[in-house]
Amino acid sequence: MTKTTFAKKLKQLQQQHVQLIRRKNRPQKKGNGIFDRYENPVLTAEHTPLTWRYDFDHSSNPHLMTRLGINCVFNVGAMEWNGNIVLMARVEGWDRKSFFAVAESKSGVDNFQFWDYPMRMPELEAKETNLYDMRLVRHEDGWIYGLFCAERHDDSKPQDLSAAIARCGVARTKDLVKWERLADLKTPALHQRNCVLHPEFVNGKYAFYTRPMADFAATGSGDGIGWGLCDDIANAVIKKESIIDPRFYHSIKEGKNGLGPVPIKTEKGWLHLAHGVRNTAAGMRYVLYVFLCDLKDPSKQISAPGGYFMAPENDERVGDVSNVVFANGWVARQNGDMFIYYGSSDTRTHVATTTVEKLLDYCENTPPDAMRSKLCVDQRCELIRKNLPLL
Ligand code: M1P
Repeated sequence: MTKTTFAKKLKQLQQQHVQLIRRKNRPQKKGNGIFDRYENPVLTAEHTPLTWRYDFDHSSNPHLMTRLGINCVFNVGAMEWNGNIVLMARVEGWDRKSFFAVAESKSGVDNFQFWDYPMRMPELEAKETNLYDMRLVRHEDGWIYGLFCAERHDDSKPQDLSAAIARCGVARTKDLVKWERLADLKTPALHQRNCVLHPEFVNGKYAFYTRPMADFAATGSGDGIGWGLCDDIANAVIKKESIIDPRFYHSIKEGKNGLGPVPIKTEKGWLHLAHGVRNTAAGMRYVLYVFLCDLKDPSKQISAPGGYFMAPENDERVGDVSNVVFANGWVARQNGDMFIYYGSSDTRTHVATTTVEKLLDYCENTPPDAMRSKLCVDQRCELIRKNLPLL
């Protein structure tokens, strides 16, 4: 490619990129009354800066090839940042390694722009192969914590190249740029993924939501979402975990479940978003569900609407790991507006909007899972009985 063509093509790429970043996003017309989905994903592989993917130097990249490709951008942590919303994205390269990067937007629904450089998380040891799914937590101790999965090969099974160990990595920062890596969380379980730090002290201690599992990913190898307290965040050890949100048979979380973002404090309780997984003939299906916990005792559930809150729809259903919605980031603005960020099929990131008021109504007035077909029909007939005279 001549230098002139190179310059022209590069300019085209840059223009297309700017167009994508500046694209307006609108709520989809058909809603469900609980939340609004949006027309476009907020982050995709194409949203990552061109400087991360191309070599702009004609002498070393005469064909203007992608040098370090990005495969997908999904499962983002989220928080408010100087009035804007920042997402801590899981960015995966063509080499299958995930890393973290911050993207920022004023509106929270469009125009997300990545900061110039991805985040450089200090390594605890060279064996750590893959980092992903960060929960951002603004703790009352004054730090911003990032909890994430730090995955490595399970060296006790040298013949099995897929054997892995999932640990909960812990790091903290004040500016989202410089991170202090703390010791990984230690719990009685071998595997920990989907851990979240509660934003307040509980009985003077740091409180963690955990997901103890005996296997790296297999359904049925854990009992549900756990809870435990610890004294020292720099060397967090949980000696005793109790299960606060168990799996149960023939439900949306029969196979496994895991907490999503940091809970939101409301006047009625701690609001939670989590994912539930069930096995199907076509593989695992990941959906999201919501529940509320007691303000004084955050380990106590006070309401749990039945069924899923969100399941993959339309284009969301297809991707690297199809039939998945997964969320580890949401933001509640001071005025009660809520932005829920969710990954679809381990490929891209979307937003859904609602309000704290609507979610509390959803929690308080949606019947719980009745557990049996007969009782589910009773529930529905009760609704119909109430509605018919109103027609
Ligand atoms: O592939 C679906 C999800 O699988 C894992 O979630 P869990 O630990 O609950 O099975 C994670 O790797 C998550 O990132 C991924 O979206």
